[in-house]
Amino acid sequence: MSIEIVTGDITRLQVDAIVNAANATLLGGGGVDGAIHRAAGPALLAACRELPEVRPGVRCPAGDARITPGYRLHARYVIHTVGPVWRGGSHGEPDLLASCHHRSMRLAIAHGLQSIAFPAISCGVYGYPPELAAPLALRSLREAQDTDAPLQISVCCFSEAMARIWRSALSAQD
Ligand code: AR6
Repeated sequence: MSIEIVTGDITRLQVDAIVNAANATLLGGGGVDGAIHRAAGPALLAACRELPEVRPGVRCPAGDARITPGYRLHARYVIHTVGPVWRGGSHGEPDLLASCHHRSMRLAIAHGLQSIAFPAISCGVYGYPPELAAPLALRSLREAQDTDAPLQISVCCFSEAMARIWRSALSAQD
């Protein structure tokens, strides 16, 4: 199963798609979302604006995903997903985080992509404890993997400390 943990800035990766940990408006924000919009350029925001709202102010509900071109990024596509805000763990957070990974993978497979990179969705300002997020995210990625044409999956951690948590979750599942 090809999942690797890398450390660095996801906007620099040469993969078919990078996943954005966005918010429901899809109109940008801080963290990895801000970095992706800065690197992709203003056409990304324009493309997000074009996506239909499912309710006022919501283009992508938590647990769901949308795809746009990558514009100035190396990546051809950005898959925008919205993670859960951590509220103690008993408000559906695990199911929503799993769904982010499943739906992002499904979009990548539907577009015939061969490689994809995920950030540590919800593990920043949304407050999901990374020790809980990492094993759940990795299990979801394995479940969603295309067995006939497996995608090359990277999880891109911004710090070495975060990467250690993900590597140890990965090796516990091997
Ligand atoms: N490359 C890879 N990882 C990054 C990068 C980068 N360039 N920059 C930050 N990270 P966060 P969330 C890491 O807060 O918790 C936004 O404002 C970061 O260190 O970006 O899902 C959205 O608009 C952390 O480990 O996403 C939403 O409002 C991880 O990416 C909200 O934040 C996720 O942190 C989403 O919160």
